[in-house]
Amino acid sequence: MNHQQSSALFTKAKQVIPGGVNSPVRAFKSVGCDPIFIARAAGSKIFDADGNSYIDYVGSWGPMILGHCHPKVVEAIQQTAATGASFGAPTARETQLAEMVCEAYPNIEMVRMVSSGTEATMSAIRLARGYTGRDKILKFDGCYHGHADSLLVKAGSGLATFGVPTSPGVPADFAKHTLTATYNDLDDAKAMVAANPGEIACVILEPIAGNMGCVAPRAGFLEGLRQLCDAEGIVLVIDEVMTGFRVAYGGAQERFGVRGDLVCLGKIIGGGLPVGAFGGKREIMECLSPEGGVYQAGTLSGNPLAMSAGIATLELLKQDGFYDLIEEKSAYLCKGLQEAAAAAKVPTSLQRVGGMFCTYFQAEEVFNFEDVKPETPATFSRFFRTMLDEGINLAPSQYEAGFMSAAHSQEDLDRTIDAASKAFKNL
Ligand code: KE4
Repeated sequence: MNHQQSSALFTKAKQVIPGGVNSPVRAFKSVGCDPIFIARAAGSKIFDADGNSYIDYVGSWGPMILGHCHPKVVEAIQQTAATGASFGAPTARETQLAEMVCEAYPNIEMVRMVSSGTEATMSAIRLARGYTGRDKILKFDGCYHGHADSLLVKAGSGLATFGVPTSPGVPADFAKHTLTATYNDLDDAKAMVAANPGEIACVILEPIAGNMGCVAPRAGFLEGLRQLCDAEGIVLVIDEVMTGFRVAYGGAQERFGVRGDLVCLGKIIGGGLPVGAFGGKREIMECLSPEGGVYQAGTLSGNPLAMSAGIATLELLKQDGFYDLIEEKSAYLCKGLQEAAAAAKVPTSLQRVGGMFCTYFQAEEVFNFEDVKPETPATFSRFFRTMLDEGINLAPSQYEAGFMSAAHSQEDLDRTIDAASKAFKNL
């Protein structure tokens, strides 16, 4: 494939943007090649600056579950843009999307819109601290909740990709309030809580860990955390920025039946535009300014364009059978990938929940961050490069999940499986 235009654009970008990207994982640093610059997208495809087309399993890291440029979403954005892009004042659309979120998540009695998942989790933690009067938080190694200072401790996604699980620039005085435990290890979490009695404001976790690949909760893990938080007066914050409206209309909480006191959302609820949200119990949410003292604000929070894109998206996701379709496509693809790996005698652990999945290049199943073997990412990187050359766009890191959309056709899935057969053989 010719990447001349992307290469020229990358050189230019690096002059004025750190690393040439506005989010580190896009730089392809861990997969040993330069990034492709995207010119446009449609349905299941993205097209780079050189005109190459790719079947897209990144989907903007989750939001594009309908596929790119769904006509109803494009129309909603265009119509709203014609009436004003932003007012910095309340609009009916914000209430409409808030009501849709509350309807989808029965434990969300009130919700506030923000402009990113990071803002959602950062605000939820401040709210939990304000509500409980406690300072410490407990997160899990390999989970990523955005780049707020207190969350850049043993985090996943780009930090894991670059091997800097705890970021420089986070003062030790901040990091000391962030406790970590091993994902899927309830005893470890219990021990951490017991060692810090009455000091932990919240436990925050991804109900399906999509920032160390794709790791489902072990039976009893979520239930145990719920009981632990109830017993200790700890706020359970379930970060569904990635899983919300992804693995079910009601997210992982619908699938697994364990509900948080606070919930963070993002990605899909913006339909590709910048939206995050955090919500939950009324008594907690009413601690937020201007009702309560916990301050949180945002110039573009509830932006009309983003609200319209989110509303149009959720209206389509609510339709009967949508998630059955995603399940069917995802199961077919992953079965084909497993068969291709087996035929090439490549050890893999393919892990999937609904329309999010990950192929670990190791035989051993992954239940937590430490389970990913040191040599695995390098093997993944070789696979990634061959798939890219074959016109398949995967997330550029072993520590990321892949995402299915309703726009992926049978031909797309079969082409992907064929490309993988070749890539497994070329490892
Ligand atoms: P944003 O601030 O990137 O909108 O959301 C942060 C966030 C919070 N919680 C979870 C569970 C998330 O997965 C994310 C962001 N996900 C990454 C992908 N692993 C975003 C991609 C990137 O950082 O460029």
